[in-house]
Amino acid sequence: MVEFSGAAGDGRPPGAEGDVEVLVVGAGITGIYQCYRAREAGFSVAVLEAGEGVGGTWYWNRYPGARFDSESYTYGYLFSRELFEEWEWQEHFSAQPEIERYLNHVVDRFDLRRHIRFGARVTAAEYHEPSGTWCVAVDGGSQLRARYLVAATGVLSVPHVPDVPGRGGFRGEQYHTGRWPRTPVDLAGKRVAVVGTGSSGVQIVPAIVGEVAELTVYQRTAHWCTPLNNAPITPDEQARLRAEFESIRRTLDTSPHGFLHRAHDRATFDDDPEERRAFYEKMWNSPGFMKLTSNYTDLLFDPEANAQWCGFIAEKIRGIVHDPVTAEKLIPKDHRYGEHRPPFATGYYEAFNEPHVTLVDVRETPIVRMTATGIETTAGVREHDVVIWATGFDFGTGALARMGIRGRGGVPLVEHWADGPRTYLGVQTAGFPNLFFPGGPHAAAGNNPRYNGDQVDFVTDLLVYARDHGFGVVEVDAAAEEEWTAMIDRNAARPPSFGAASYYFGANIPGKPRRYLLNAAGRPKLHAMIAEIVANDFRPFRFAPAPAGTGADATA
Ligand code: N01
Repeated sequence: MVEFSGAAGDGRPPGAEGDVEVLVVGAGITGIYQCYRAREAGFSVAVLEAGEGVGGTWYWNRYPGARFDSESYTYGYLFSRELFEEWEWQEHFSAQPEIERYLNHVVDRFDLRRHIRFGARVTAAEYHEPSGTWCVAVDGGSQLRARYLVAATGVLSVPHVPDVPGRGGFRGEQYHTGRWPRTPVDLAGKRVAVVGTGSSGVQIVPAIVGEVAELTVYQRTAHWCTPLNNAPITPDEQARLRAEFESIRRTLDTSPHGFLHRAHDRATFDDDPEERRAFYEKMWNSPGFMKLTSNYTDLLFDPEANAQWCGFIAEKIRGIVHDPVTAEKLIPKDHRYGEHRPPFATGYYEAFNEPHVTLVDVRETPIVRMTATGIETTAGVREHDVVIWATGFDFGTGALARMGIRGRGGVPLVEHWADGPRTYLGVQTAGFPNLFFPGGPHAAAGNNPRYNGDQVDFVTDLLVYARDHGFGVVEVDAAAEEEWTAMIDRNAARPPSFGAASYYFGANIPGKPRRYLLNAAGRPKLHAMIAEIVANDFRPFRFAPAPAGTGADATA
């Protein structure tokens, strides 16, 4: 428990140096939008950001090759038509530097930077019952008090590095893709290892293959990687995008997972083998997630249908990769398409045709330990100058679990969530009044900013309602939380009940409870529920006035 210094004779929490109505943690896509919405709604607002710049996930994941795999213009903000029209994304799937530039542009354009404190990592956040406020401690010793605490800390913000024996004794350089340094990393002429072949691994491999002397890819699970099919956005396309702003927004708002792609209207075996092959070719050449969202309607429901698509991809891999043994290793054998989050990349399989690239299947020859100069598997030691961990994240709950959050009665959030997250709408949990976490567990299963934006809008409207009705304490009903969480778990178990072995269920982190961490119900369902809640005066949220004389209302 944090010792907040000072006296608390007036019912105010002790020792808080700054008061603010809405304190946002994290200046990523969700936190920036929450800052904007809260400020526009007339609240005093401050943002604490651990990094030295804005972007959150898109700040930390600056590894070579990092880019969107949702279309840029569907991932950026849609709250301002002017912003949409004035920012011309360079590519259909833009790369990290452009994404970071865009987010900086947004922050400056809407004058949000003055609300953000950089280099400020939250180490503890405790609910102070007598005042109905949150006391927040920041690394370095400062403390703030907030009426409302909004943790926009993201789902992919805590990197996972496996506990490989001897890792600390490795004398070369080590990096995690999710904590890539801002200063350039010189890989030229070096013997580089990439461990992990998820979305990050398949992006970094082709991006660095041309500069390194030797590249060893350590693969545990082969993934169904397909081409991203990226391209620059032409001037004609730019003009069309600008003209179609409203219809783009409408389509995204009614799409189950926040994409522009149209669903297909045929099932796999409606087509004969020749038609099917032509359709799969079309899918293979389609942009990004279209291979999932516009594929045959039974792709995720009929194992036979799924096997047909997987067979097509396997054939493609065999056609691209010259060495048949390597090609076979790159073809997943243990899961269907969609069971893990499918990665999209450019030139990933092609990289294995380079003479200086080696694939090590760590299921066949497991990693035993790291030596001072390399990685030892059961097949022997490979020497490396640099090891890149593309080994994923403590997904969903990782950041919230590390913020030292304590609610009513000093109950730690990690205790409340010992069996996995329990939430209502993915925005609040019972026993933690005035704490919200849009874009956290039980948020998106699709294009993240679209869902997260819905949640930010909802949280802001909820706070405005509370203020307009003279309330200062907002807490969701425990029974509603139970019902919502049961719905999440039920949906996760229903066909297509994919992902039990993936990070969707926390399966990548040793000891983490296996519980679905997303919301598979889709965005229209979320919209319908939100509309009903708003129409019912925000029930099942409970409201109470702020204890007298305890307003955290200074301007930040
Ligand atoms: O992480 P991952 P990621 N020994 O967890 C392997 C988003 N994203 O950073 O599958 C050896 O997917 C692990 O193996 P296995 C996107 O949502 C988006 O790549 O657990 N290997 C796996 O291969 C994505 O889904 C973009 O058997 C080990 C890999 O490491 C999410 O971020 C780009 C290991 C981790 O894959 C996470 O992607 C990048 C060990 N001990 C990321 N431990 C876009 O394009 C783990 N692995 C927008």
